[in-house]
Amino acid sequence: MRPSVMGVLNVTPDSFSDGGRYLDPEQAVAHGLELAAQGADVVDVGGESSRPGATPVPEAEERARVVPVVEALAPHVRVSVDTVKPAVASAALEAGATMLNDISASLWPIAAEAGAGYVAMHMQGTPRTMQRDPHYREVVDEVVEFLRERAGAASEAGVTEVWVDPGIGFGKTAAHNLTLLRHLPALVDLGYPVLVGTSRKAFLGPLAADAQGTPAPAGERLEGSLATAVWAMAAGAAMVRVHDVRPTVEAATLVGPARVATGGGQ
Ligand code: HH2
Repeated sequence: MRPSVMGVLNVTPDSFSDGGRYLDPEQAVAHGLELAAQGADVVDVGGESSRPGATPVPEAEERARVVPVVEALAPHVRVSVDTVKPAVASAALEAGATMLNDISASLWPIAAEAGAGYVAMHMQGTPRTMQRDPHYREVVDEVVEFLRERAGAASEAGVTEVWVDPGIGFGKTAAHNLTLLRHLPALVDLGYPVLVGTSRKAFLGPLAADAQGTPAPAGERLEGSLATAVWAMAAGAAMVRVHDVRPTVEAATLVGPARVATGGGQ
């Protein structure tokens, strides 16, 4: 079986890669259906950017962005909601989302109450400040211990589908991100399915710099996104969160049987 692919759908004006493209609900729904047609197993709908330095969105506005899109997509594909606001999470789960993608790793009671799947992601700080000076005593241990605790609390609260995510780029330097990828099996060993999101993220820019050393912009990071998605899947990630669904599904189809053959992953 291949690892799952979560397609990113940002209904925002300011997301770092697709901001402003799907703020119109009709365009957002059309793109979500397109992601599903390309093979996305889950479409992750978000109404507030979490890019470094992003400003928070008022609750009513985030809800108005997300709920109609969730409602329209839910009959066609599994939908997750990417939010840190309890009221938005509850409204989206009521509108048909069956997974709560929580970058604050604190909303599990809402997932438990709704009988939904739950993603606990690690972040150091908040989106506004997280990239100012990320530092760790030992990044892998700290991320693994944090997720052990949060995922354990979610399970104890009655969530039956708990995912953990190292939060690539969330209060982490490029070196932290690469170290976490290199040590992903330590996270897989926790026993929860692992989700990884590297797609188009800033740390990939310098790795794909041009001859003058100019980092690749967000729209030109497909190779790095695919390479790191394959790396994560081969190391045991059960799902990757990506903007470029079709090529990632193809990669997942290739990696899947290899993982079984080498005994990696769930
Ligand atoms: N990354 C982003 C947002 N949500 N959720 C999980 N579980 N894991 C991630 O790595 C993750 C996430 C950031 O990417 P994107 O949604 O494309 O951008 P923005 O936050 O600017 O909307």
